Amino acid sequence: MAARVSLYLEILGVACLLATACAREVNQFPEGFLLGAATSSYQIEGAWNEDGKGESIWDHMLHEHPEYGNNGDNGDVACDSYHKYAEDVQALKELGAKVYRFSISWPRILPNGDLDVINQAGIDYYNNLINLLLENDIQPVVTMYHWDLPQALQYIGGWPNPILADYFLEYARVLFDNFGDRVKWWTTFNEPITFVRGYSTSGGQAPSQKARGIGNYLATHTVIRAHAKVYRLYDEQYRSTQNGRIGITVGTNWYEPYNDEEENLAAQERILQFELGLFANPIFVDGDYPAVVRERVDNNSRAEGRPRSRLPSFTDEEKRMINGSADFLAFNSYTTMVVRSAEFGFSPSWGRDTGTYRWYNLSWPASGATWLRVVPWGFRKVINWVSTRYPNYPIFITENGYIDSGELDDQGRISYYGQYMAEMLKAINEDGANVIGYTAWSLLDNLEWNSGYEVKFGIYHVDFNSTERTRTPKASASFLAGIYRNMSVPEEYFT
Ligand code: PNW
Repeated sequence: MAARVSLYLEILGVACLLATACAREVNQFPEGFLLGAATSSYQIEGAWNEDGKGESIWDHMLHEHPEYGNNGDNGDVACDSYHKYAEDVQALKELGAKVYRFSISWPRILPNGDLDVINQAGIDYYNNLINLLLENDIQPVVTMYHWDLPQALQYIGGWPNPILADYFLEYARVLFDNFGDRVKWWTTFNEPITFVRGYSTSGGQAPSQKARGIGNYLATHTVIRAHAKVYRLYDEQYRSTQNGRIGITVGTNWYEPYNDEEENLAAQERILQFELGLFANPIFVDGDYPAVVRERVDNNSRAEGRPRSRLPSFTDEEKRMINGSADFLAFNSYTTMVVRSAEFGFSPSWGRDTGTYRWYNLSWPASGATWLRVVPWGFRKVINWVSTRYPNYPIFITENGYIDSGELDDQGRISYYGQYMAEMLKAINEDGANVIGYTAWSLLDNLEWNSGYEVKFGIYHVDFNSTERTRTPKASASFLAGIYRNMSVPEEYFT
């Protein structure tokens, strides 16, 4: 095997004269690479109405509509991390994590969404967590918004209302003022392509508002403006004293074309632009939506007899504000699907606008869920797509992980992480992708949104039948701890 690894180096011969990547073997992480694990507030904290926390759209939806969840599961208690965060930090320490990616619950800080009430108990909670992380040499990577909007802001329409960008800006200022002295890694939003669906479909994402093909684009438009405003605020008022970095977490599957016919290759490009480029192109390329997205939504809107496009337009001033509004690109990816060209789906809808039909190749290895096929080579391809489309930005992989039914000896998860991290390392060391960090999803078994507690992503088991919510490391936790300690992935995953 060692021979195999040095062969890679020889093949790279010429490039090695130029690239520092070649100073290490393909299975080694670059020096300073940030390895860790990820969670989000609603999925782990519980304490949904304690110490002054306001209601979020997920609290509201799963209380009003338990049928949108699984077996009535909701985040009322979850992993009880609001009380047990010290155990989470202990788990991270055992893991040898250098970073912990978690999110701040907006309604725990601002119960009504605005500056009317600033909840000191919520600020104390995150201060305690951040301080304990730093005492253990773990750097916080903080998501400002992982889907738990204050319900009070949903009453005024939520993200489709453009004023939300200003409410988000005011919330961000509270975060910088209270935590920015110690938090050096910020991302504004987690996977907006997923949460804007809350304005196009019912029964899934909160707030379950079915304005299909309309609400999702209005929400998209506000979210991009909100992100850019927060970036500019940081630049103008905080960067010089706080010296942090700020980005946005975007996500996509990889899409493999059904065959290499021209129309299916074009469909592959379209779906990636609709799923990832919708957010990434304005921020990381030129301040505006991808041309193919603009053209298709405009054309469909016209064909539907509408007086305006369902996708709003940015002003020139907004484009300037949005263009380049990030220090790094945070990226989530789990799996690969197949895509072909088709006019498919409800009219109007995002799906129809994409002009694609997408499916799971059931011959690819399964995890504990149909949607999550184990396709490690797709991970390398999607990392390379991101790194060539948005070449000026370091990439931080903020989510990647595997579903099973909760066994402690989780060999399927070990195999997934081994293979996916090996493909990521090939992208870094052989293809030259500038990936700077990786946080595994997830530190803990937690509330998998509409799928409840049945779906398990954790490298730590959580006993949801016990009020203690006891954390127990799975086999994958010690597997990752070995990788994190050695800063390398075992060579057997490179065969
Ligand atoms: C992410 N897809 O969502 C979220 O950020 C996490 O909160 C969540 O628990 C995790 O992935 C696992 O599902 C996803 O369409 C949404 O492939 C959509 C997809 C993947 C992940």
